[in-house]
Amino acid sequence: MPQKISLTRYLVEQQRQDGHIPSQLRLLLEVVARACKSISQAVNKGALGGVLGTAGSENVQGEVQKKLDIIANEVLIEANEWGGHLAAMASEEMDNIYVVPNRYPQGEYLLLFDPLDGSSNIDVNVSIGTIFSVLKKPEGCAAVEEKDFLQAGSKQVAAGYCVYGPQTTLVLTVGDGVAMFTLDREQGSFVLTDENVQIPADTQEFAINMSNMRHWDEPVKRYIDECLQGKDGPRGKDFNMRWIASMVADVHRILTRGGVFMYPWDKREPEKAGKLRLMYEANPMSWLVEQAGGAATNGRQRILDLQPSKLHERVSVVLGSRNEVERVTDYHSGL
Ligand code: AHM
Ligand code: MG
Repeated sequence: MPQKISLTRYLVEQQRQDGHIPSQLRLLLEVVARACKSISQAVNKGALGGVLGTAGSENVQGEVQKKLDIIANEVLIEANEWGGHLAAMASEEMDNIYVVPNRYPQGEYLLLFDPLDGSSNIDVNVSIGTIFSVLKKPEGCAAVEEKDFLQAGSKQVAAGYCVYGPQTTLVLTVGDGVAMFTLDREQGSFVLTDENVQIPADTQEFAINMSNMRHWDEPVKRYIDECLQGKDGPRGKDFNMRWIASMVADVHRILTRGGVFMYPWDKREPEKAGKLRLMYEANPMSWLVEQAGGAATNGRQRILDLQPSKLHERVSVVLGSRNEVERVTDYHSGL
């Protein structure tokens, strides 16, 4: 029987090969994985653990916070603040950055996360997840400020997510392809279950919230309209649609069997570039998708090339199977 490879062993071996994971980064990833295990436990308890429902507060984006949004945020902060691997953290659920307190040693890395993505699914027992992105603290930076986080996605040194669904699966890249680890609850450890994940370049499956169709821009309407015409239309094939309302679960499906995911700008709030956040949702997911041979744009530019101007910046997102993402991007250029 083939030997099981734990996340710890995978990271140690990655560190040995070319030394491309420094030890602080390895520790950081292990700590994030441990925090995801705790979050998974809380998610699994559901009503029995009293974790469902709203917390009665709002985050900086004006969204109502669920109890699990806050629990997951606290778990990630508490797990990561004392190990000496981090200088500061930023989260969808915190207005400002969280600098590691003076009583702990400061490390070289910055961690960003959406502690519980797809919050509207929590109470209805549908897949949700945690998304994370790791950056290096800029050279010569003594006291970390928000501006030190404002680095393009191409500067990420690690990115991943953990999906809490029928299985709990951690998906990771350190810039050397994408690996997937399934939580073995009996052993309490993540076990490598897929490596060198590849997204097929073509697909017949799209994910978008169709109820917003009347608010979209012309290029997005054109793309979806052509898909809907199926084999009688210009695409000459039938398409299938999926929308889980949890980016983690939608991206997980795309990494597993291909597809295209879109949350485009729309006319409901024209001053916002989109719904999803650049730094802790779009950037880590875009890097994972690119590392698996897919593509990610905001309809015009590669997401990983965008220079963020603020921590909670929003962005329009088109990602997944390369040929479909290129088609949507071409439609935005008027091709
Ligand atoms: P959240 O981080 O507050 O959960 O919001 C992000 C989520 C994404 O996971 C998902 O793709 C999208 O919002 C769903 O939005 P909608 O409810 O408009 O379909
Ligand atoms: Mg989110």
